[in-house]
Amino acid sequence: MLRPQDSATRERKRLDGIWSFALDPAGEGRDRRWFAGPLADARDMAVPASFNDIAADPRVRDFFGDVWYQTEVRVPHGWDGRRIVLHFESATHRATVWAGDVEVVSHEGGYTPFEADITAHVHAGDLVRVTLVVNNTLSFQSIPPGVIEETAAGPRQRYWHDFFNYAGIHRSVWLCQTPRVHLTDVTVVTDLDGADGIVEYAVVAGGTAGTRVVLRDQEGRQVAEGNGANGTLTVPNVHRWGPGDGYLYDLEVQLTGEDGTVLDSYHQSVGIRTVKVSGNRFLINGEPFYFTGFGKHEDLAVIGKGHNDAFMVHDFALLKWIGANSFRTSHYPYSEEVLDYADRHGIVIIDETAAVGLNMGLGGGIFGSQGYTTFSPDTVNDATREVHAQAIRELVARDKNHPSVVLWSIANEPESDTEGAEDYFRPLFDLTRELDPSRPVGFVNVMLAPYGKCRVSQFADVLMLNRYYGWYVNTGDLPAAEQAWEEELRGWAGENKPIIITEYGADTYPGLHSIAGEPWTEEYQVAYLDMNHRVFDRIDAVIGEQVWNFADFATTSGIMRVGGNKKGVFTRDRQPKAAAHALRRRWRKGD
Ligand code: BDP
Repeated sequence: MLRPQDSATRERKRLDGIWSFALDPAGEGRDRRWFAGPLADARDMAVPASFNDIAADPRVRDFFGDVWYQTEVRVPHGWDGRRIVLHFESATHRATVWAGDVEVVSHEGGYTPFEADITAHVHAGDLVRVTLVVNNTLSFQSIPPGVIEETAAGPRQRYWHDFFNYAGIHRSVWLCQTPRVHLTDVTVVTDLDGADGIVEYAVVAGGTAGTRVVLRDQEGRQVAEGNGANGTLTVPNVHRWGPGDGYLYDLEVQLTGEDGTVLDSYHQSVGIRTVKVSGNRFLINGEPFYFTGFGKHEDLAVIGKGHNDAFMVHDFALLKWIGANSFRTSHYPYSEEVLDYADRHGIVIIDETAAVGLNMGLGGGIFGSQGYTTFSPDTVNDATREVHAQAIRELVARDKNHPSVVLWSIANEPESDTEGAEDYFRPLFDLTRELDPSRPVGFVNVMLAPYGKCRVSQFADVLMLNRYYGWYVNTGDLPAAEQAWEEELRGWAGENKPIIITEYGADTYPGLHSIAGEPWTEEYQVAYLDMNHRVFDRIDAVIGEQVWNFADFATTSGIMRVGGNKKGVFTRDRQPKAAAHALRRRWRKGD
């Protein structure tokens, strides 16, 4: 699937704005054909946004089940004879769509795009009613998983990931037109040969036509061209894409008719770089790379997980300010706008699926049994693995061409110390490598499966560790934490794989201070980070540090959370805590 764009042959129209919205607590909307007319008793809802916090109504915030969205759009009159497509960048966690009265597509998974060809159901110049039923229920067969539990007060949604289950239409919706004979996919894989850049491309098209590609540099000068659906282009004296240098070439792909006329044209940006793991080094363009940065979240006041350009630009400005060169898309694929922006700004990304919470030994940062077995025929099972596999396929399909993406993370903190875990993950690693042989693959290991116990790390090219020595264990005792942490890390270092610390952090209430530097104070967060850094700096195999978290974020309520998770280095509204200044001094030393 290609992302909508305006080109010489394509057009798109953004459907964002105020839509009609209705909860469907009885789950009757499908049978009662709510899609067949204007939604009754609808309220206003902004798209894109999570619906939860917009309505100022606890029934909306905590709702689980079906919710309905509806809008009307006029198909531009000039689109007669074209192929017309409705494209959704995401709908969390699943959706079914109607164009007028006709059901056109269903999609499972809350963070990857889907679309429907609606050419047969609409006419250029006419209004079309677009209706979606979005469902946010989590089960053992969804990614992420959850369960509905019956309580005396009625059913309750429970899940094991430590962020609020925001849902809705989080990203843009598009009405697009393409030619009938059109491009359906483009893949680029890049390499370097001395001073030259190599771009292998592969094009898929619906309908037969010739293919021509032209590669241009940022000044618009043609640097290479090719013919045919597959090929290799050489760029003499290439300007490499690299951390801090988001140089992009433009690959124009054209489908051509017999007389040479351009039937379809699509622009794919290309950053030419290599990524490789060698021993315990992570190489970008052959040079050892050290990751600095964060695990982030898509999380904002009022709009929840809705994409927002202003905050995106601001967050990247803060990354630059603090000296971060990377982040992980914890714990789900982020908006494609974010990936594009990272490409353009040379920010390196660890790209993660939404497989978080596959661990019944954990829950919202709280250790202890959750009353279920993680891998069993009734819980996380073969059907879950297929949903997980599909999530990996869709992530790779969507993000394969982003130079910023250097590493796939196929899960966060799953149970990984059991035979069930080994059996579950082996084929998922194989699948990811088969889909993309050009990038390393890993998963994020939890402290419940420390060195010597984990049975899944054997499959990973890079070890990604989340550790909270000095927070969840050795709380407040940094000398003891430092010893225990170093001891464990030295064990991992013996594996001769690169190690990225993908999470280390301490909850910090902004404005709380103490001379003694107790947990929750700004002083403790700084001392905790310093302790971690001393350990990392003593271990050669550590090739990256990503603090948990960039900013404070919303979670379910509980005795471990004070108005959300407070491990942010910035507050939820992006004000720096003392730790932000401390990190800046470490990451920008020498500036
Ligand atoms: C880890 C999770 C992350 C949590 C964090 C925490 O990967 O999602 O928010 O710990 O407890 O377990 O703060």
